[in-house]
Amino acid sequence: KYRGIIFDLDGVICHTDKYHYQAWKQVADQLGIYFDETINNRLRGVSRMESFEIILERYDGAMSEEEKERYTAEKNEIYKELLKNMSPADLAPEVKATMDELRKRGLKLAIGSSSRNACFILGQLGLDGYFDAVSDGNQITHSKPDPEVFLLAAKLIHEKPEDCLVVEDARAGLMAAKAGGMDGAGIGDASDCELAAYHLKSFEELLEACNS
Ligand code: G16
Ligand code: MG
Repeated sequence: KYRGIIFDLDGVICHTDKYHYQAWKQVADQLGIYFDETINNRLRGVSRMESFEIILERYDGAMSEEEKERYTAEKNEIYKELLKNMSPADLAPEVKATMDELRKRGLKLAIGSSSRNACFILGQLGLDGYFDAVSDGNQITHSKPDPEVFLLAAKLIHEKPEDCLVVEDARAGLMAAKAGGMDGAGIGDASDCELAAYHLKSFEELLEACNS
C-alpha cells in the first residue's frame, strides 16, 4: 500500500523530551518563569522559537527579538551538551528491528523532523546514513503543522505524498501529514489522535499498518 515511510524523530525513533525539558528549565529558571513537564509536553514537534514563545506566555514583560535569539541559542547549547549522553543504547531494539523489516519489504525510509539537531541525534544513535533521506528543521521555513518538512522528505525519496505514511507522536505532526496529503500513524502521545489513520500501541504495529 505505501512506498515510503516518513518518521518523526523526537518521540518516535527516540526520546529527547527529558533533555529538551532540562535545557528549557535552566533558561526559564534564569528568567524566573514557571515551567513544568506539562508545559514541556506542549513543545513536542514545535520549532525552537515557537517553543520559547510558549514558555514566554508566563513571562511578564517584553523581550526583544535579539534577546529571544540569545536565550534560544543558550537553550540549544545546553541541549546539545545533554545530547552527548545519548548512545546506540537509546535506540530501542524493536524500533531498529521494525525499520529493518520495513526496508526488507522494499519500503523507503525517511526522517521528517522539526529539529535542527536531527543529524547529530541520528549520529548519537548510530543511525548515520541509515535513512534514505533526512528532512529536518535546517531545510525548511515553515514548521509543523505546515506540511513542508514531510513534502520535502517525500520528494527526497522520490515518492508521491499519497504513497507515504507519516509516523508521528505530536498532533501538529499529524496535522502536517494530512495537510500534505499523507496518511498518518499516531504513536505515544498522539496514538489516540483522531487525525491518525492508524493508532499504534507499539512501534511494531507499524508492520501491520503497512500490510493493510
Ligand atoms: C523536535 C521536538 C520539539 C523541538 C523541535 C526543534 O521535533 O519534538 O520539541 O522543539 O524538534 O528542535 P531543535 O531545537 O533541536 O531544532 P520533532 O519534529 O523531531 O518531533
Ligand atoms: Mg515528535
